[in-house]
Amino acid sequence: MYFPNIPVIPYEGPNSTNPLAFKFYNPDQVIMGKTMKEHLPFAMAWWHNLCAGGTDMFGRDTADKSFGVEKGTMEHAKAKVDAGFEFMQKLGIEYFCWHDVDIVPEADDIKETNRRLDEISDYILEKMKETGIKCLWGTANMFSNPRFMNGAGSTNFADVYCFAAAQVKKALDITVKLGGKGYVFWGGREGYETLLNTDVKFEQENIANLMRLAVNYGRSIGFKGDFYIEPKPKEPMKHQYDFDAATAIGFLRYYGLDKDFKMNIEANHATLAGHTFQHDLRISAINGMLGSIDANQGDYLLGWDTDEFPFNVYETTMCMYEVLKAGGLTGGFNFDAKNRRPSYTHEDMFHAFILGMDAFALGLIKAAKIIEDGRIDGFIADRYSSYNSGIGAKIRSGEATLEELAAYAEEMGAPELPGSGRQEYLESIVNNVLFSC
Ligand code: XUL
Ligand code: CO
Repeated sequence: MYFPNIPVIPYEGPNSTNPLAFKFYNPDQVIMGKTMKEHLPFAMAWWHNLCAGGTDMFGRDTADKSFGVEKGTMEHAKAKVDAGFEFMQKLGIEYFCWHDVDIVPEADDIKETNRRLDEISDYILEKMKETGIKCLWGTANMFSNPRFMNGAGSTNFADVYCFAAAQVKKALDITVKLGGKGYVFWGGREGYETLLNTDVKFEQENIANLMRLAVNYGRSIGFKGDFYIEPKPKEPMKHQYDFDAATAIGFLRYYGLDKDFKMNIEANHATLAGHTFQHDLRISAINGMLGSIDANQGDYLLGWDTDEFPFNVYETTMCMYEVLKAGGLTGGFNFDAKNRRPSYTHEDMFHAFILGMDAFALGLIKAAKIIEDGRIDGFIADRYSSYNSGIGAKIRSGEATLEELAAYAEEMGAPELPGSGRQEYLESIVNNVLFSC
């Protein structure tokens, strides 16, 4: 046992003060016809939870993630599997997500790295069978190694492109072996620092080509899940090509990849792009591309990706409002989040997940209430009601000509004002729903 002092985390309800209990996440509670567990397929991010020790630009690890053995060894890779499954079981988390280099130490020779990936995935598969825990998605880390300083699909150097292709191929093999529901492309360094040295069109064509090759190969080995783009506007690059959902969706459509790809929307990435989390979820949903979510939150006072555990119930509520309206996710809620550096104990890892799972459970409960309450949906329907009949209906049907609309306007004279947006009233409804029992 890696976490001997931590019990299986029970649900104790909102009045509990037990730090190791859920206050809102009650897996079997039914909300709008489905259990919380069905609404909220939570996943553990291997990299943050089992690998990251809190190193930042100014200091080394504070948290011990050695799990009792020497780091960088296959023994350590296996200890992480054991610790990770114990962790997920204690929290009732059903899924995990991984990069190739999270699950094994990368060797100098890719053939050896791949052999290690085969060995560890056999071991993970055994644990999956024992516990019923599943793989949500896999991905290849094509941004940490210095060879990827100019990107992977977007690199200027064809040999690096081939290396990236080899990593994608192997990560797809392992995703299929583990029965993963999805495969993610986060374009870590797919972007540029300066246009003075960059051929944007050339780079974007190459990225699309790498994605097309991945789709063709994935389908040929029986991968039936979704490919995802995880948009992010910047960091580590000054400008990243997958800036936000709208940009990534336009890219996928232009290159004919939209049938195989959906979005994996990360809260902190959306806010870095100058949007709300809800905005990027809505843009994905109306395009039929809301696939999965990287569940975290950023700090509005900082301009970078802080990957905090979600705590802001307004944001989780509006997220769950979008998810409920979209009929759920094909993917899940992956906590791409890390403890703050001074929260360095193993117990803190549990507190973080309890916080995040409770914040989403509360968001789900409140979002369902907003929908059931009906005042907001009713207001929106009414706001557009001038399109239900007469000239409005003709506009919506696409039958009206520009001449006809102009003639209508001339006859009418000046239109009345379009009606109050009632923003403050609507915001008070949200507070009313959030803070009444
Ligand atoms: C980085 C990020 C990644 C992706 C997977 O900002 O979010 O961890 O989720 O590569
Ligand atoms: Co992410």
